[in-house]
Amino acid sequence: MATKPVKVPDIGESDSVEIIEVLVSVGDTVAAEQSLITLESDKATLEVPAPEAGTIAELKVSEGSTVSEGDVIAEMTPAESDSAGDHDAPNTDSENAQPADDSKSGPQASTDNTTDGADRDNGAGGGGDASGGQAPIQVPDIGDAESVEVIEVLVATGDTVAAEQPLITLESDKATLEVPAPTAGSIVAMTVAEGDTVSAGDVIGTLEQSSSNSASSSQSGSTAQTKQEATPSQPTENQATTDKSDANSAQQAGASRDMDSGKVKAVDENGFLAAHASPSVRRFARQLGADLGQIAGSGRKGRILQEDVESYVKQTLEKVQSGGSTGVAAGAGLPTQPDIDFSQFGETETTELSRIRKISAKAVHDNWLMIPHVTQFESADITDMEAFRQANKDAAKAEGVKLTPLTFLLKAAAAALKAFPDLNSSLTADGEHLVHKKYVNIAVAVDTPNGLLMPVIKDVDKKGIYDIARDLDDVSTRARDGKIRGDDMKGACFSISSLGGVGGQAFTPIVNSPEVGILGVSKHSWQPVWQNGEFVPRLMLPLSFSYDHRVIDGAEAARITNFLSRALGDLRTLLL
Ligand code: CAO
Repeated sequence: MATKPVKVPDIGESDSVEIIEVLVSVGDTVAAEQSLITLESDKATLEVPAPEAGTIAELKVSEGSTVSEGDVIAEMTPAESDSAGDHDAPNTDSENAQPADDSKSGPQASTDNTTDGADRDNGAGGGGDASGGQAPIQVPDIGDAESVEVIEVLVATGDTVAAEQPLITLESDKATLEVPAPTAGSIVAMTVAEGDTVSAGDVIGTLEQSSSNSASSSQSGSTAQTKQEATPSQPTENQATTDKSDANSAQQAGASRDMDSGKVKAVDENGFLAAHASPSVRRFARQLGADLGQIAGSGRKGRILQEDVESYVKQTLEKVQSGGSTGVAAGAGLPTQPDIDFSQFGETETTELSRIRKISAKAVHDNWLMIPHVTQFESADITDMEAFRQANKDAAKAEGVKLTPLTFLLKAAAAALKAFPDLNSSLTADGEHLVHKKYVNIAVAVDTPNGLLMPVIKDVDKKGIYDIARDLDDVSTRARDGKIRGDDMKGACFSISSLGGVGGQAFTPIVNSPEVGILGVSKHSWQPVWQNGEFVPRLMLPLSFSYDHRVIDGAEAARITNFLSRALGDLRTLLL
């Protein structure tokens, strides 16, 4: 079957426009009106649609090349069944290929002021007065200027707008396009409403131009008349693209699919509305990496609005935050662990992670991604505490109790959880409430041969130092011996990770969701501390308190570490 050329239609600005995206490949079956390429000039982003249903026989352009009105971008073989009596017949090759008749393109010439803007102030710029002032906003040359419906009014009286910001969206039977603000300013009035029809040159409102932009706007050609943000090429009802993601979404949206070729078939009689969005919304989605094909449109005829893209992105993030990530490969475009053949660099041996390590790896990864962490560092003067501990160590031992610094830290942390109720809380899944707990259970990080375990010591606030020490000894011994039960690791309000017995000066522990804080403890050391006009040796304990910044503010965090420092510095304060 003979092929037909697909030409760049009247785009209201026909000079060398760059192709930023080629949306189809040779062999693709396309629907009538389906976007084939995206063009972007300094004034507009627009898409060139297929004039009719068919198959792409040859592509004559690629990304980066430039085209003008009338240039042939592809050859396509019309779909046999569509060749006669095609309901899209009006939108034929000749119609798209031919720039609309010259009477229509007249306004285009008068509004294309990129290069000679100074001459063009007869348009919306209201004279392009460099000192600002009010100016009517006119519909620019839209390449097809006859009675196009206003489907959306995007601004209201009093709104401040940036130059080029879309003001209204128009939709004809062949295009969706936006009329942008000619310059920055504020909207004095909008004189059109949804459902009205407009043509090129019609006044749609009045803009109070901000004086600061006048100079630049006149220099750039009084963008007022011609900022043809969007395009006369976007199809109305069948705004589908054939990139892979859109093809997938088309399938999900129920679009008919050619099972043999796996490609989206020609126009779906039921009205295939996949990726029906205006150019600025498409660009917005592209900037965020959002797949338009996955987004349900809430606008007229299922058109995707900017709010739809925003709520889709929000929902996707929430999914990740609520544990949607899996192992090393989290969703939403997060990087995955690369698969590297290290044997190319030298000898290697691969061993499997222990079950505990696999579980804790996923947990720390999820928490790291989900929680906005901040770590507050502090040190506590534990000279007196350590003297007290040493003085009571043997007596404790006689009663079968191992009195370590961690025992006192648990007691101090329990007091902090009582003094700062938000520290003993969890965020609800919707992120809008805090659940405050009336009990005080604290998890302790225990280093075991198989990996990290977090057994929980219950009701720390109600127990004395000896009981806490016994519980700590019990759970840490069972954790190391592999005898810990699932129940022993549930219900924590807060965690402590002590590396004091190992070493180091500070670290940034990861909060264990749904807890909102974790105290890291490093190795104490003797430090010269300035007291009463002289340096005295004091035993200083480094504290690293990580917290969920959604729940705890920085000042609160500093108050919490001050509290801990004071409590450990003078254990008597815990009695208050
Ligand atoms: N500074 C200096 N010495 C300290 C100290 C500190 N902050 N904390 C403990 N020590 C000392 C103890 O006093 C003890 O010495 P003595 O026997 O002379 O009293 C010695 O270090 C060993 O203590 P311990 O480890 O037996 O007991 P603990 O209560 O301090 O800790 C436990 C118990 C289970 C927390 C610990 O054994 C452990 O597993 N720590 C590792 C935690 C971990 O891996 N955290 C990282 C998690 S994130 O990957």
